[in-house]
Amino acid sequence: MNVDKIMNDLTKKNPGEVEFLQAVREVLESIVDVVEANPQFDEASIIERIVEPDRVLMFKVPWADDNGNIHVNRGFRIQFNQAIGPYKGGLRFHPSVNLSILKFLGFEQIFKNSLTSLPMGGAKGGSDFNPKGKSNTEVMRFCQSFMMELVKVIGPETDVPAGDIGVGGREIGFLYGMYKRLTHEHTGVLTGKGLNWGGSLVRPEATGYGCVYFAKEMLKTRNETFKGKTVAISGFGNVAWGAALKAVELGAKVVTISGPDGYIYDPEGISGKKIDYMLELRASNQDIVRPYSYEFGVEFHEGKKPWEVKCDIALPCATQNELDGEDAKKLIANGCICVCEGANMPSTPEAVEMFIEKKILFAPGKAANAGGVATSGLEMSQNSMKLNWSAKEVDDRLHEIMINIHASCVMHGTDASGYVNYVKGANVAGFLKVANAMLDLGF
Ligand code: NDP
Ligand code: 2IT
Repeated sequence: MNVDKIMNDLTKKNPGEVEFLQAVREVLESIVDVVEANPQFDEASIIERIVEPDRVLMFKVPWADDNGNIHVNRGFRIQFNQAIGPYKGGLRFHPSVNLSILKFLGFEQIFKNSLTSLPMGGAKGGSDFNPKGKSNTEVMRFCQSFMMELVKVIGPETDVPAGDIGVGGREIGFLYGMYKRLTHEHTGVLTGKGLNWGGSLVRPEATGYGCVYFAKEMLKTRNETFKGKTVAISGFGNVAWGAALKAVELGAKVVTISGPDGYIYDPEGISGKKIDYMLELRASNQDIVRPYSYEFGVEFHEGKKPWEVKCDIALPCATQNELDGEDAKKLIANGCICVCEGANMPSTPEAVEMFIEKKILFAPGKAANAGGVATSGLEMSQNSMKLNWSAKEVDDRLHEIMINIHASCVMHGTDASGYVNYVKGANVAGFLKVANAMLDLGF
């Protein structure tokens, strides 16, 4: 398999789609051996087929603000691959959203969903709408207008969206409400729903919990645990929150959280009441990081990233390409032993290369943050059965899924020296299942 040739062709076809091309290259580079050992994939042009989305929907989303002014945003749904199940993946509302970012996320989702062992294909969607600073009624009108178009392509057995950056319980509620009005159906068409209207216990915490469960498995391979470890976390959204809760529960000290404008360092540790305080701010749509520094008297490091802090474990939980080569150097120099990605593709290729070269424990998002979508899958199961599982039942299943994903990475990613390359392991394990299904189905 000639990765450079495939990438050249793909670059010509998708000019300027930097994030999408970055995500594809990473996967292709790690599956070269497996593709060469299985000529049936090349013979059937599986690579050329897997990098092309099944369908890309782009639509206009007009909405009125509280003053009666009309705005127009752009909506998307990328239905990337349905070989192993209905399309499944989140919706992102953020001003930076564009086709490249959603295609990278949709492509990653194929392999992530495959790793969960649940029957889910890969998709992603969203809009360049910014929910920040908008009133509830503005967000509601936007979501309703967005669903007017999205309803045409989703369904509980065809495509099941969920949340991502900027899309949490409130947005899912408004989207689902409109879906129900339009279809007269009460089905599990969206996940991340509220508990009173079809949601699953533990879904809000699931991505962060799953990330920590995965890191726990990695640490175990070196006879280490979270107990007494110092943890640096970026972001303070849905994923960072769950990761902080679970890391603290396992006896670690979380010393940072961050926003796009900087981070706070709390040497005493962020836990208990401090986490509750941040949740209150989040619920009322306020900034979290800077107010935290005033409330608890710690320094806000303006324009800086948390990776300069001395830590044993780093959990990047904010956004793509937020941890670059310089950051990786600092983490390694400060003795960090484990980097486990809660966000999607937060480490740049240069950073990933350094982590692997130094043989530290490094897990890519598509393995480490799969607990979110896995629990979405569990929400779909509960919706289909019209039954609700207890928090313990969902959490136990989530934990087991993360242990199994870790085992798949070890199986496919261990090199001759015994080092586990989790990037390779995750990509190979995720790819094999989908590629074989594509062959079987003639996709
Ligand atoms: P949220 O919207 O809940 O939170 C995003 C957080 O990241 C916010 O605290 C935001 O701060 C912060 N942030 C945004 N940009 C930057 C930046 N450049 N530097 C530092 N912080 C930043 O999103 P999620 O927690 O849901 O998503 C976070 C990541 O996890 C994304 O990569 C997402 O794709 C991924 N993910 C999410 C899953 C889920 O179930 N929600 C599942 C798997 C992966 P602010 O609000 O101030 O902008
Ligand atoms: O990136 C992700 O895996 C998510 N945003 C969650 C997707 C989902 O369908 O739960």
